[in-house]
Amino acid sequence: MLKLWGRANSTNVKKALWCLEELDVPYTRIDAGGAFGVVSDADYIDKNPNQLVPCLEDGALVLWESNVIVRYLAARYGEGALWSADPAERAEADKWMDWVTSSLAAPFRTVFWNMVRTAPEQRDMPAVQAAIGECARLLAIADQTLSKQPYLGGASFGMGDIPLGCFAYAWFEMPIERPDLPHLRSWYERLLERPAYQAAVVTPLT
Ligand SMILES: N[C@@H](CCC(=O)N[C@@H](CS)C(=O)NCC(=O)O)C(=O)O
Repeated sequence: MLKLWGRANSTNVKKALWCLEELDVPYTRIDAGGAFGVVSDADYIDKNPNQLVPCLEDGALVLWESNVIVRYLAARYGEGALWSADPAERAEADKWMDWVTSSLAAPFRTVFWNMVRTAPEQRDMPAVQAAIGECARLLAIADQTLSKQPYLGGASFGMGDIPLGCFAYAWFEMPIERPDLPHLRSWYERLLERPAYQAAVVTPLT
């Protein structure tokens, strides 16, 4: 059976979990990271020398990097569902997946760590305000795409929606002022209707 290592409140773990739930593949999840420790145990370091979560085991295959795990699961178990056989369609999904990691993740982390993981009196609010502005600028790009199509990869839900979908939950849940991005909001509301999203992503942030 597939084994997923990682605490359920990690945004990166949620990507893999959501994918597993969408695909209805049997798996077990083992708590690791944060207060659970485990990531610095020698056995875990053998699997993931980065000492980070998530980490996926599928038989002899051991994978880390959440987007890679999503791509692998989609390719292995999700052809026609999360994975498109058409290289151009797949590239559209890949584009959004990489964009989340390379552009959105850094400013998002500043907002998330301060607003979710830090006591109010210790928050760096000027940094939070600047990072919210940068997130808003970036999310407006997704909003513009979603004004023309229902999902990031095109007409149907796919792996391209998974990374941003995980960030979107935290974005809409955090106690912050958000700009009005109506297409992003409607896409998020469509995601909320998915049982797999509810099971894997709509869970406590802390
Ligand atoms: N680029 C990596 C980043 C993984 C990462 O930063 N994971 C965080 C949780 S979101 C982590 O393991 N933090 C240390 C811990 O939880 O102990 C990925 O996408 O998988």
